[in-house]
Amino acid sequence: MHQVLDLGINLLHANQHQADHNREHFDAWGVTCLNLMSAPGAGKTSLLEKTVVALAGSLRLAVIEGDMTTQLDAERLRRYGIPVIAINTGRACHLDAAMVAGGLQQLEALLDPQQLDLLLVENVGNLVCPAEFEVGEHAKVALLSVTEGEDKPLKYPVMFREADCLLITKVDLVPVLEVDLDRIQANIREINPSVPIFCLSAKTGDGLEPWLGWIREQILLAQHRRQPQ
Ligand SMILES: Nc1nc2c(ncn2[C@@H]2O[C@H](COP(=O)(O)OP(=O)(O)OP(=O)(O)O)[C@@H](O)[C@H]2O)c(=O)[nH]1
Ligand SMILES: [Mg+2]
Repeated sequence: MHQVLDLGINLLHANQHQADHNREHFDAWGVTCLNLMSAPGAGKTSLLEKTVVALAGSLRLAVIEGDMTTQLDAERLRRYGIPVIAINTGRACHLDAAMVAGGLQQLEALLDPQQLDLLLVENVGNLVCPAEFEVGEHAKVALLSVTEGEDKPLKYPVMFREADCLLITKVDLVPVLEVDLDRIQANIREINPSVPIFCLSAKTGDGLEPWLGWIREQILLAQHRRQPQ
């Protein structure tokens, strides 16, 4: 039992070391990195598509797509003419920092990363494991769609506790569902009282602007942190 525990702790420790190393690269390049996480199908890729369209005119961005086996999400995003690195995790249900380091090497072979402002990482669809494995991101973004049930923040607290930003997605579906948006928000607040929460729909575009504003704010914050004091 102790050995299993030790192995788990060592694994997380090694991952954290690599994640810190990745973040040093991001900071040296002047790139802000956001890690998007959610259960399968909550709308990560759909939101990234809308986000890329909205920001590509003013920011230089790239995407790392984490998927267990396919390139389907990567192909969806490549249609927008931005650099997209696909990482297949195989049997792993999350991206880890070493996988992202491999993705960064691929990115460097494509372009000079110092040309980028923003790197968006789509993690593997899973409401549990991705939250435990930092990849070097500056902020964690968790998505919860209105179809998943009000109780999910309470049942899967790690993701909601770790998140720096919480997106309640697919709000266009609220009128046809018996779902209580206020209850979802209250349950999120119980786990993470101060996290910013944005309600949005990638389908209709409702609520996208505050999310885009939050991204711009993260880029400014990261730039500020990098400035010599
Ligand atoms: N009604 C509605 N459907 C949406 C919205 N966003 C995504 N969807 C649908 O939800 C399904 C899953 O969306 P994806 O963007 O592929 O979700 P994902 O989180 O990237 O999925 P995985 O990568 O497999 O975890 C698709 O059928 C989308 O069309 C939304 O805002 N409103
Ligand atoms: Mg996806």
